[in-house]
Amino acid sequence: MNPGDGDGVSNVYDSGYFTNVNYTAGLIVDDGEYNQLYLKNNWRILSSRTATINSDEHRIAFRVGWIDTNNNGVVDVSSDLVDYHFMVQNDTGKWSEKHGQQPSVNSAITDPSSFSWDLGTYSNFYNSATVYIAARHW
Ligand SMILES: [Ca+2]
Repeated sequence: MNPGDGDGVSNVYDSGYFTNVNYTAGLIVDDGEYNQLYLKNNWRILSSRTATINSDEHRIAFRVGWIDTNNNGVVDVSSDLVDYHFMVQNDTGKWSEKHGQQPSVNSAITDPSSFSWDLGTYSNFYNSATVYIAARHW
């Protein structure tokens, strides 16, 4: 599952998917409309990391990253280095992240906006703005 897959149609090749974090965050909010077995609809973009949430919401943080590997000035999903990444706020108020299939790491992050969002050896690869989202759940 990638952001935007909720409706069964991939958006990975959309313009801006890996370069316009607000665009892709909007797709995540839309994803909250699907799979009502596990999720409640009406996900929303938060104004800040500390914006108030309700008891049925969790804060998640989201960024995108792109390295123009083939140096042609445009995003080539199949040949450039592109990815997105999430953090989730734990019940302690701290944040944690998880890379792909690996276990959760860095489980005591205070402020995702000032944290280095690394991908392997690429320091702060996910270098977009940080968008905070309230994810609603049962
Ligand atoms: Ca390229």
